[in-house]
Amino acid sequence: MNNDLQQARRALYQDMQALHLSPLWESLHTLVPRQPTPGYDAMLWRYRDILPHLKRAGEVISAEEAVRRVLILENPALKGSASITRSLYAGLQLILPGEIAPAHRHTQSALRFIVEGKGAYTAVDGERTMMHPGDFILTPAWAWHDHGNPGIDGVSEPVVWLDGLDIPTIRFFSSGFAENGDSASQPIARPEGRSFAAYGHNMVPVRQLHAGSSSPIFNYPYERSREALETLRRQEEIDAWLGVKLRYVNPLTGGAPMPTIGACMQLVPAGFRGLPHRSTDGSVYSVVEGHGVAIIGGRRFEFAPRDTFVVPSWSTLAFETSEDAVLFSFSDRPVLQAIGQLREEFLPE
Ligand code: GTQ
Repeated sequence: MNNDLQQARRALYQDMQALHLSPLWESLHTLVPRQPTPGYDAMLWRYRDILPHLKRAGEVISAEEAVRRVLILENPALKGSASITRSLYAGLQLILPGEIAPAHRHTQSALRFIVEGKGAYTAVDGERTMMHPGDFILTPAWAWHDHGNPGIDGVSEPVVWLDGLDIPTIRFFSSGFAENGDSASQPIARPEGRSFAAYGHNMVPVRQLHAGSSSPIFNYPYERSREALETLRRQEEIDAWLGVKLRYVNPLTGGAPMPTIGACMQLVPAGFRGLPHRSTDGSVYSVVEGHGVAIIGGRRFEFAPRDTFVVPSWSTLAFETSEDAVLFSFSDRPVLQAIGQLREEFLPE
């Protein structure tokens, strides 16, 4: 290109700036990439590295003062955004014996995946559920929720869980609202276990059907998920990419438990040498049981129980294990599905 033309273009861009105009042709290839360029990193957080910091947080601030005592798992490429992927937030929350994280509600949807400890509960819209490691708990958009750790069966110990929220998605849509409850613990309106009895057994009430866009089950107990995976691994051929993988469903729709967040539990058997797969939903994994390796975009991440890792959109993922591993994961899959943006590939090697 000759110099005059180059100068004329630069002058044009310069003069356009004052009018808040910019030339598409300079950025078209990045605006409309040939394939996803996630712009955030694959990353693994080791629980054993995090735990000392979480304990220190427990010494320097109470749950009451913090409202939520959480260490945010922030993607290194998305610094300052409190995001683990572009659409999702994740953090590890600690609640010590006797503490209460006060009642509030917000338009962000949240999940809790219990990592360690017992004796704590979450209350959602008038019903409490005790949390056990591996339980998958929902606090749907605009549902009142508070957490407490009164202990159970004479056991009184710190409880840690992984929070997954659609905070960046709601920020993107500028549709966030929140309010605080009148009391720290919300009044209890229904006995514990009511939701699971009504919706958790492949049956639903004939009358008084739950209304709303999220699942009426708000605790999917680990015991049940683990048992299902164990039975299937004994009875079925193991999927060469995924091992045995099940998706959590809203029993009223068969769809995802919440409109913006999907979740799965999978068993990757000992000695697995999995094939790579990729999909356009960026996923966050929490290791429940077992050691192994997640190969993300060709990089090897060794995982241990209670570790968290993130797999960016369209990055390949393959598993290798030395012992049985059980992995929980969540992603923005239902959003991608709803807007026709979900693609996945199961690669031959
Ligand atoms: O427990 O309600 O990690 O509102 C971030 C925001 C947890 C919660 C988080 C929240 C919560």
